[in-house]
Amino acid sequence: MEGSGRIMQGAVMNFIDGAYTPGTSGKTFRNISPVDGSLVSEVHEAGEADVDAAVRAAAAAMDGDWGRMPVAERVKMVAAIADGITKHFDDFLEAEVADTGKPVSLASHLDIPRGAANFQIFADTVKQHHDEAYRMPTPDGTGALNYTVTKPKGVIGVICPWNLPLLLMTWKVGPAMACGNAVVVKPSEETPTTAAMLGQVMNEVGVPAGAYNVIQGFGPGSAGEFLTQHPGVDAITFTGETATGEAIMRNAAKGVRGVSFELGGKNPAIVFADCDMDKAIEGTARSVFANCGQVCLGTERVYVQRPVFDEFVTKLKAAAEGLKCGAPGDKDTNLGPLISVEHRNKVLGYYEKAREAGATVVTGGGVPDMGNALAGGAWVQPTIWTGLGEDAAVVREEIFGPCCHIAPFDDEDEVIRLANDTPYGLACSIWTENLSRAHRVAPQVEVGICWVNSWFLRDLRTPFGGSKQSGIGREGGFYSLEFYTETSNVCVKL
Ligand code: NAD
Ligand code: 6OD
Repeated sequence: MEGSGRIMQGAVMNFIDGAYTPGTSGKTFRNISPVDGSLVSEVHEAGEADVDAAVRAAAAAMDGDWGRMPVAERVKMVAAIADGITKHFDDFLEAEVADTGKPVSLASHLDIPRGAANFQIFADTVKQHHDEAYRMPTPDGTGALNYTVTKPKGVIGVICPWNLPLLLMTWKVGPAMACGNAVVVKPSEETPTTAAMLGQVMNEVGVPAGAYNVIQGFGPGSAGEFLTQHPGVDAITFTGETATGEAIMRNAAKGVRGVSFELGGKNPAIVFADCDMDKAIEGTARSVFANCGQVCLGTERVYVQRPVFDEFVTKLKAAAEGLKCGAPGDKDTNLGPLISVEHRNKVLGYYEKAREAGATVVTGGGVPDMGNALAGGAWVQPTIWTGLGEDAAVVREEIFGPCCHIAPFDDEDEVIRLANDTPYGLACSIWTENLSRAHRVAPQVEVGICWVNSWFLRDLRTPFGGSKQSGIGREGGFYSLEFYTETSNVCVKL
């Protein structure tokens, strides 16, 4: 992708005020392939002055052409960004796969199409939005007219994780820009490229300079912290770990800035004896192992009703053992590596803890032999445990790897209690052919999203977010407008 900063310079850049820049810190960091440990690119880290420049550019865009652009023109431009991603589909795909190591088959069906859809859907949503009007009686009989005015919030700080980099970044940038805000994006240090490449698309479609900025770097003592501390940022939207959310919230408190958080999870799947077993196995295999278990919505706790427990364990084991780890471009590959060797060490630490706690290792538990060419990658075996109590670390803590614990249960009340016995509350999947049961159980599970006989089936107009320690706020469709706009009321005495 010519001009993306990545290809022209051979390194990943910051994108500030419509231009690629190495920034002023003089520092670079290495973007390492999780597939084989090779160097993907050098990345220019933004210093505090660069973050300041990005925030100032965003504020200037709000005062300039971007802030003044009529809504009809703006939503057309946001829809054109979707087309721009599609036009450069192969470049985005190549970059996302290089940064994450995920299979091409996954990124081409999920990450990149959703990256485009996130602009189209919010262009449509904002087009459909209308303000409200209320007539009210007054004691003198003349009455008054109230009407709402919806305005962008201003400069939005967008801090993103590495697991679905373009998808999760655009899920926030799409609505933020459709609502007329300017953004400063801090992609994960593990996956810096597609956010940078999007800068070129912004320029190609004519987005005014400063409306979209990208700063590269880490969290504490680096671009992430500089951004959340910057007083010119009006609101912060973040996806990542719950502990990081706590740190960001402390910074957001200064100046009483709003936050929208999508955080960690320890998601249950509930498999009733009256499920369609083939569907339950196919869906649970995806929810546990897709993206090598690095999906916030992924299942790490499976509760199976006792009469079908043994059958389910046997069949999920077969599904896990049927997965093929391999290079992202191989057409048979359906399991990539973890994001980094550092993350693999964390996941393997949990594999060890499960063994120490006396788990039965149904399958996996270690590192696959990938041969010499891929030996430097962050490969790990898909893993299933049974036999642990609910207090075991692997049953309580988010692992973010391709693994789950399966436990039996006897009745509805018991499984609802087990599912809810966690500080998290992001997602759940229920597998049953009894619709009354599904409708009875689903609302009782304390999560932001509960699927019945499916997983990760997304209508982007629906509210998305976590309850308890899995998040603050809801995004999606008109729910996103609540965070990305400020609504004021004008009251006119007639
Ligand atoms: P992370 O919290 O380590 O990092 C996320 C981002 O925050 C990165 O860009 C990082 O550089 C930045 N960051 C870290 N410390 C910071 C600080 N003090 N100030 C400002 N920025 C900081 O998360 P991760 O490891 O990239 O992603 C995995 C986690 O994200 C998992 O816990 C997963 O559940 C969660 N996640 C949640 C959702 C959701 O929708 N709820 C989606 C994806 C991932
Ligand atoms: O589909 C989405 O909009 C979304 N936010 C998915 C999150 C996945 C987490 O890894």
